[in-house]
Amino acid sequence: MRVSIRSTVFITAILCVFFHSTVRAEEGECLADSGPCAEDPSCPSRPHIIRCASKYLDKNQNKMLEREELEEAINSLPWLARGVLKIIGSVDKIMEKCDADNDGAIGMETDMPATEETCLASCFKRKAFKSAFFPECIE
Ligand SMILES: [Ca+2]
Repeated sequence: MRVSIRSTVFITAILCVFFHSTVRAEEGECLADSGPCAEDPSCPSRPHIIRCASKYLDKNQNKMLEREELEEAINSLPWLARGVLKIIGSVDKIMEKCDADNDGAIGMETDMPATEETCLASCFKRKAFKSAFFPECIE
């Protein structure tokens, strides 16, 4: 009897230590909530998508995603990957939802923060967008 109580306590103690150290390790590794390590693969964040789009799609690096850059990105997708357009919409739709000031370019630091409710607003759309255009992105 005594032995089993003691081993129960022992196992509980081990579990506690294990649980606590796991939690601590996770907190320690992911202090910033916007860094790549905090990204949930099933739900990429908008800041992550913006960083990746700036790196992979903004060819002239002016922090704007021009309509032409978006068209070029879509045209360079393999045929099968163009199914993403069914999820995120045509270029017209994307511009309508993401280009807040309607100047024909999606400003990464202007239009994107202003269109949180309409542009790539769901996990599902962001995941589709990421896997079509920059699946390897870890920005
Ligand atoms: Ca650009």
